[in-house]
Amino acid sequence: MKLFKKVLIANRGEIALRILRTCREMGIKTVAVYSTADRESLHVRFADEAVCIGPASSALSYLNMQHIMAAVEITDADAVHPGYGFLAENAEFAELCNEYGVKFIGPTADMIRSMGDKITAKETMIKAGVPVVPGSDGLLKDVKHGLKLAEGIGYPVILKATAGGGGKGMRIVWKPEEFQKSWDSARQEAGASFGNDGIYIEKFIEEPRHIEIQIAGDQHGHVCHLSERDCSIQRRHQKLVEEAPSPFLDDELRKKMGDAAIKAGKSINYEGVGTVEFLVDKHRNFYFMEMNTRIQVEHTVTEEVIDYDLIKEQIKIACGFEMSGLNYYPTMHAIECRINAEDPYRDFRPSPGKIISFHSSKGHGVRVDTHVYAGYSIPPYYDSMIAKVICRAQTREECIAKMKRALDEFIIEGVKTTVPFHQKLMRDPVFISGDFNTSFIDNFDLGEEGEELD
Ligand code: MV4
Repeated sequence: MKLFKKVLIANRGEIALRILRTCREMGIKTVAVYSTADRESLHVRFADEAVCIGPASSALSYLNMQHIMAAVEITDADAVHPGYGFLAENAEFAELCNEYGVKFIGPTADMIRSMGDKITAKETMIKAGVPVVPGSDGLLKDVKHGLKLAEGIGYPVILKATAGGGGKGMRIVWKPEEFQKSWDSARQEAGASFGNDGIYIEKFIEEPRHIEIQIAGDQHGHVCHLSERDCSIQRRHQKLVEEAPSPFLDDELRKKMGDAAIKAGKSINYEGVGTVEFLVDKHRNFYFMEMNTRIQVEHTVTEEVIDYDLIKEQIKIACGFEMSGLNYYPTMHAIECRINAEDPYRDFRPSPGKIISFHSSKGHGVRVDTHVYAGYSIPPYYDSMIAKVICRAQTREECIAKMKRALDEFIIEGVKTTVPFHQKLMRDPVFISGDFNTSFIDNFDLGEEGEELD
C-alpha cells in the first residue's frame, strides 16, 4: 500500500490535532491551514507547514474552498482531510479536490449528495431494506396533502426539511388544528436555513433513543460495522455525552442494527468511515434517521472500546487499502463528555476568552483530546467545544466512577465550562440507571452553582 506523502488538514481545533497526530505516526507530512484568529493554535505549531487562509470569519477562511485549494497547490499536498463540520460533507468541495487531483479523505461527491438530501436518503434505505419511520414517500405537495397523510399515519407527526438535519426546519404536530401553522413555520425556516423549503412528514416517535452505528467501507466493496454509540444525551440537538456500548442494546439488537447499517453502506457502495443514525423506540424498533458521511466528534468513543484508530483507517481506505470486512464488537465501556466553553447555569451561553490556568485530568483509562492550554484565548467565532474527556473501563459502572474522578480533577480557569454539568450528570440516578432517552436533558436539574458534590 502506498501512503500519501502530505496531507492538508482543512480544519481547526482538537480534530486538526487529532488528524495531525495520526499522520505523524504514519510518517505522512502535514499541512495546517488557519484563520488569523487561530494564529496561536497548536495545530499550526505542530504541523510541518502552515498556511493562513483568511480572516477570523469561517465563511472567509475554513469554508473558503478557493483559499484552501490555493494552500493545496502551494504546499503540493496529495490529500485533504476535512475533519468534521466546515467542508466535511460538502459535495462540491469533494469534487473540487478531484479536479485538482488531490484525494479528498472521505466518500465521493455522489455519496455525500445521496445522503445530504434526506428524502433521497430515505428512498435509498427503503430500497436497501433498512427500516425507516412510516411517512410520506417524497415531498409534501401542499398543506392538504400533508393533512391527508397525517390522518393516515396518526398523530403526533413530525414535519422535516429534506435539506435539514440537526433539528432545523423540524416541527412536531400534535393535532390537525396545528398543522397549517407548523407547516408555514417549517417551510419558512427550511427556506431561510437551506435555500430549499421541501418538507416531508413522518410519524413522530416519542421519547426515542439516538443510537448510531459506526461503519467503514473500502474501495473494494467491503463494508463492516464497528458497533454503536448511544448519543441520547443531547440538548437542543447538540450532543453532550456519548457512550459505547449503549446500555439499551443487547447482542441481538446490536447485530440487527449492525446488519441494517451495513446494508445502508452497501446500497451506496460507501467508501470511508461513516455513521448511520437510528431512532430506537421503547419497544426496541429501530428506524433509519440519517447518515453522516464524515468522521464525527464522538468517533473517539468507538476507538476506545474496540482499540482502533479511526483516522488511520480513513487514511488507509483513501489510499486504497483493502479491509478484512469483519465487524468489531466492544470489549470495554467508554463514555465521552464534551467540555464546552459555555455557562451551563446561564442557558449554556458561550463563554469565550482567555484560559488562565488549565490542568487536564490524567491517569489510567482517561483520554483528553484538546487543542487548548493555559494562556490560550478561545476565539468567539467558532464552536465552543474546548476538550473531550473520554474514559474507558471494564464496566459502565467503573467507567462512570472514572469519569467522576476525571471531571473532579479538571482545572479550567478564566472561562465558564460545562464541567459542572457533567459532574452533576455523572451523579444522576437516571443517567446511572442507563434508562434515558433524547428528552432526558429537557428535565434535567443542574442544581445550584457552586454546590458541593459528594
Ligand atoms: C425524529 C424524532 C421523532 N420521530 N423523527 C432530531 C434531529 C433530526 N436529525 C431528527 N430528529 C428527530 N427526528 C421522528 N420521526 C425525534 C427527533 C429528535 C431527536 C433525535 C435524536 C436526538 C435528539 C432528538 C431531540 C429531539 C428530536
